[in-house]
Amino acid sequence: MHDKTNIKEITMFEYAITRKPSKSMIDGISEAALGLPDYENALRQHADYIAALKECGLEVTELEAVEEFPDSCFVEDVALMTPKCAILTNPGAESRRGEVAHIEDAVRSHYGVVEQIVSPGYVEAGDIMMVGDHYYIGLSERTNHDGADQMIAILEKHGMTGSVVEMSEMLHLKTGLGYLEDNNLVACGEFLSKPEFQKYNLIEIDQADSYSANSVWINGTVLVPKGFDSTTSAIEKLGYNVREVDVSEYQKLDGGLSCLSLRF
Ligand code: CIR
Repeated sequence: MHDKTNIKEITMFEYAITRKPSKSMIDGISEAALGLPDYENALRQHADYIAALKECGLEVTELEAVEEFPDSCFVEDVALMTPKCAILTNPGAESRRGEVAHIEDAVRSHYGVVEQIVSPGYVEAGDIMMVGDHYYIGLSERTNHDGADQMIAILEKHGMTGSVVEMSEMLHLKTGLGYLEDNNLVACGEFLSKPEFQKYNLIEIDQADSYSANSVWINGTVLVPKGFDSTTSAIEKLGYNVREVDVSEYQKLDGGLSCLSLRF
């Protein structure tokens, strides 16, 4: 059971949950205009993503595909896993709301305390970035004020804190931000000038490479999407071990590296 009593400054992850992409993924929500994903290649990339999680020391629960929900491989959006409790979300995208029921058993198998965001509050956890015991919550088209307020109340009930981040340019908060621990924050676009992020060591990502701002720290290694050499070298220069992962088929659906797993 995942119920750590001491929140450390750096949370080491032990587990991940992923979901195999469905053949219906070609019907997933997308504004990327990069064409339809190739399912066979998406499966190969998913297998390599899982291999990368395992290389970082995680025990991975691999859930079966759910054809009814084209975006269901993007499990990050349907739950927030904290060291104290798990919170099932209520996605702002109506077509994704039913994904929550499909993740619930896997979440409950790891957590004794499971909370839930309810309508008219909406949250997709791609909008939530953890920094120690504080959680930044982006107010996007998928996460509204009511949902963020519910989330903050739940976090505070369990001894953590949350704050909202106004945003207007990106799908999710973590579309343009990735916290790498040790005060290092990868950021691009509108997030570079936000007052609340100025206390971090900002690693600026050019607009052309914005997809790689969604890089993921796991136990000292940073997963970076393949094909963004300047991001890889900037992160390596900070002393991290980098593992590149090709997720180009998911980029076609606006999905980044972090969206493909819950890590806790
Ligand atoms: C969606 O639009 O909901 C999916 N096609 C992509 C979700 C990406 N998730 C994330 O950034 N956390």
